[in-house]
Amino acid sequence: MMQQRLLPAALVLAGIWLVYGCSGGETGAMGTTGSAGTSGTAGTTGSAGAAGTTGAAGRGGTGGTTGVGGRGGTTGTGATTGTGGAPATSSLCTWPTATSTLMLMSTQAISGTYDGGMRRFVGAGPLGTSGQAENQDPLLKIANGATLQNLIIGSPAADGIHCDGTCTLKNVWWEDVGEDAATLEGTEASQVMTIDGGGARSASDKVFQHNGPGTMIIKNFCVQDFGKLYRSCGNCTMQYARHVQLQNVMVVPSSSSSALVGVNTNYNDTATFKSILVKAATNSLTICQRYTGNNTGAEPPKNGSGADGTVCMYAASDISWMP
Ligand code: ADA
Ligand code: CA
Ligand code: CA
Repeated sequence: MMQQRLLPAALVLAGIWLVYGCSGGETGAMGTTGSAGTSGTAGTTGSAGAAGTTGAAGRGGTGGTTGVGGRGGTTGTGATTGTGGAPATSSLCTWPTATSTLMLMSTQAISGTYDGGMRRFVGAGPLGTSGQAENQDPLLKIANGATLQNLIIGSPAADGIHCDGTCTLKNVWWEDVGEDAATLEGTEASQVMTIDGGGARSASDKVFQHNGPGTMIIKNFCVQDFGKLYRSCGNCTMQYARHVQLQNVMVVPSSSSSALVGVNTNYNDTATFKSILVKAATNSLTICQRYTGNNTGAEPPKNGSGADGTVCMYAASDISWMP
């Protein structure tokens, strides 16, 4: 039996939070920190060991799970692999447990810093949509300069999260991606959307969609069962040079995964990859798919894939395969 009530004033960030506590869940108390062991930020990636030196270990999140170890040195000639840090590992895919579930009836605006206390947010009413319709609204709309952290997006997730510009999504987990998980709308080439820690799974199509200009950084992240982790919009009315940087990402593809990243060559996109671990047979997933983008809405054609030194930038050693 679902009990309907407005949240206490402490939860009102901007505008009215139209939320319902789901049965057996929400207590109404505003968590300032996550539950023990769930809300630590992922450790920063250790620097790669040069010539066999030890990679520095990642730093653990405060009060949370141990940080992800840094990538050990692997490229030195005649040297041994660094022992201080581990490469990206499946421990990045340790999914958190929600403290409670909240249902959002309308898009909520986030500015400043909002800590979700590892609550699960799901859409309801007009936001209670899943599937691939392109006209769905996001659950959360993040203002330029804002940070969202320690939160789970459950299902239905509608169009997930939209960032209006520079934003940080820290330790955010999408349990069942809706049309997509998060989109950088943005207005300026200098804007950066940083996804640090967390993970996303069950994305029929894209996880992160980049529609505005600027840069998306995806680090210390887990992606499982997806179409693409990232796509620079192939056919938006406004096209820009877009940039994506992946670092320390655990990738678990499914048979319907089409590529890790999709970028447009004709708008001077760039994609860089460091410490990527793919749980699949060697070269069984396209790492970087290149397209000729357009601004007409047409389906963009593919024009090549793999590292090319200008658009898709990585060395073979940046990608590890774990069959
Ligand atoms: C753009 C793009 C669509 C869709 C959409 C989205 O509008 O042209 O194909 O990907 O972005 O999901 O954000
Ligand atoms: Ca889409
Ligand atoms: Ca979308």
